[in-house]
Amino acid sequence: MTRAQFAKESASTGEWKRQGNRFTGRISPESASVSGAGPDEDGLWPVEPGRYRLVVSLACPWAHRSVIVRKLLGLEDAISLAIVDPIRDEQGWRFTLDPGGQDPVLGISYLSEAYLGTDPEYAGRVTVPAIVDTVTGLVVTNDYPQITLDLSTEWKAFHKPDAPQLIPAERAEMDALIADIYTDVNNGVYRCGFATSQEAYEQAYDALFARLDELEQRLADREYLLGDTLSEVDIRLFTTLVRFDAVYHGHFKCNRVKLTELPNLWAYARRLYQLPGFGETVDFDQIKRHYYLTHDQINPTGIVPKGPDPRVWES
Ligand SMILES: N[C@@H](CCC(=O)N[C@@H](CS)C(=O)NCC(=O)O)C(=O)O
Repeated sequence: MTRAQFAKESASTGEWKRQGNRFTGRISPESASVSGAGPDEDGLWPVEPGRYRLVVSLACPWAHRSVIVRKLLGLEDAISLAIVDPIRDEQGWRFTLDPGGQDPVLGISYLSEAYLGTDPEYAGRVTVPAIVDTVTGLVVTNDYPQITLDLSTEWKAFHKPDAPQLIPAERAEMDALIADIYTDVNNGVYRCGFATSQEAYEQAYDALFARLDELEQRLADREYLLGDTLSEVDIRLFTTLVRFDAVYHGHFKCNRVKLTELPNLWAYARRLYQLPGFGETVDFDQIKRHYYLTHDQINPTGIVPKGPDPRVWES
């Protein structure tokens, strides 16, 4: 028996190394394909409102980003949403929240059906978020960082009139922050939780809290990470922060302090939570049940903690 939650992604040093994203198709107005057709020679699918389905788990921080961005940009009518059960069984993500246990649009019971229908040899983890083409049933992309960027840049024609500009014209500062936050915070909590050696865990823990300390300082005199304006990087940080005390602090042993003990980050996270698109897309029940009931190497009893009280987010 292995002690690793995901043995294929655990290095001999005990470090957790996340798998790459298998499907990297993009939907773009630059596509040379006509409506209804597949990708062009460059792998670009045509932009078509109503054609693509975004498959998410409300528990998943990577998927949660895309739920928030889709809502902020007003893309709900252009790209439909499928929500999987927060608990996977041995066949993975299931559509058991839908009548008859099938996604009503894709007609499948498991997300793995779309993955294997696209690549019968696929042997990695079947992950959310994924965008699936409703015409062919093929997975266009599970490339979560690109998915949200493309909702901003490639779907502009379908944004609501007052949609925020989530990607600044000058991107260097945001991209550098995104990279640091990904390594130390977004993925850092997983590197703590899935480490299988003391050393790997402590390295991830130290990097995580050093970065949170830095962000705490950064937010001393600004409303958002880049200053006065909400941007993509705020959404990326938010989806980790909102899960921090509920799951990462206990389940992933990220427990130097709780989010509520970092005053600037806590005020910032609550400020975001109370904006349209943020708090309304947070489901603490699904978040807690997913983490505590899915990682049975980490939480073999499957006990889901009662706390913390989510009402603190409303204050
Ligand atoms: N696509 C990325 C990130 C997305 C991701 O990890 N999603 C999680 C949920 S938060 C998932 O779908 N996990 C499925 C599994 O572990 O089998 C990956 O391959 O690691």
